Amino acid sequence: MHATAQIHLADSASFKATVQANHELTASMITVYDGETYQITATGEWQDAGYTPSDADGFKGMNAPMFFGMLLKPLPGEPYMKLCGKVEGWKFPIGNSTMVKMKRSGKLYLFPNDAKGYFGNNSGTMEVTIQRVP
Ligand SMILES: [Ca+2]
Repeated sequence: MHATAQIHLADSASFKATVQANHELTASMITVYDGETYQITATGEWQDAGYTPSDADGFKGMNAPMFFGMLLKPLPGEPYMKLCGKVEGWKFPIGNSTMVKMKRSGKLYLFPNDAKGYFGNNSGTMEVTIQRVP
């Protein structure tokens, strides 16, 4: 496997990662540990296919294809295109801003909550700031 430099943030330190809407999973470069708290905020706009663009809170509303694809989303109960995070199989919603206490140790990945296999028609990016909360 290709080795990448991982970063563990000191208290109050922050790091910016860019998440592409058409990537199923983006490595943030940050390693987190179980029990640590992070403030994660996102700015930007992205879009699923020809639907209305949204911020990191995701797409409001639902049409028929979206309804039938719901269970293909990594987090089926969260809106389409909501920014989410993943650490060692544990997935959590982020949206525009959230404070999260990590429940796993490992590499932090970021992704838009879209149906598996349907990321290719997404466009746009989010600038995500990850800050460790003491
Ligand atoms: Ca899509």
